Amino acid sequence: MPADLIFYTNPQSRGQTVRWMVEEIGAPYETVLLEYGTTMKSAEYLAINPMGKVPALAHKGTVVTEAPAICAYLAEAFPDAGLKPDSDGLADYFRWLFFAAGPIEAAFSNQAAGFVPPEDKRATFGYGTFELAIETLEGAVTGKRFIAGHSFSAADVYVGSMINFLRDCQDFRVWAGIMGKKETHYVPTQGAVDSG
Ligand SMILES: N[C@@H](CCC(=O)N[C@@H](CS)C(=O)NCC(=O)O)C(=O)O
Repeated sequence: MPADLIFYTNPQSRGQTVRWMVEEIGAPYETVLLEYGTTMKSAEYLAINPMGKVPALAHKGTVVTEAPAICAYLAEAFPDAGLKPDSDGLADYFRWLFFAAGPIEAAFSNQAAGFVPPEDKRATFGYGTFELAIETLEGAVTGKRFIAGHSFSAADVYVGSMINFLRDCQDFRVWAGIMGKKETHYVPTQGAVDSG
């Protein structure tokens, strides 16, 4: 019988974020490792995620894709894990989860590809400029132990993963700006794993 939770991933991918999240949930899960360009583009996997990308998660026959959606879904589906904040933290939870998934993702990808939005088009880009988006992220975590409410949540998994990713792939100044501040206590490391 297949497991209730099946996690599709590759160790060198955004699947690392979801790996962290499923470990925080603490429920048993099966891992399916997919290779870039081959099994990730197989008809069998395209039936699960037509994008042919990882991560994806199947839960009792339903499929969720998009790392931030998977994190938010797991927090909902496993309420005993306590990874969704109470009502007082909910606004920040959604706000920063979506901010990291939208503006930060786009700003990072464009920056990494060497694309800078022309000045007369910036108002139409959701992230404005890379610097503005990163400064905003920096402000969101400065002085906080958790990004939403008073306890660790799925938003910490996703935003924390994004910050780690920025540090590793992009620009050390970003990491230093965010994590190097004395007043920043944002160290999103509950039962953290990053083994892919
Ligand atoms: N928006 C997706 C992005 C997924 C994504 O781009 N995954 C990459 C690895 S990090 C991938 O599977 N690339 C393989 C391909 O496009 O062929 C998410 O957040 O989960």
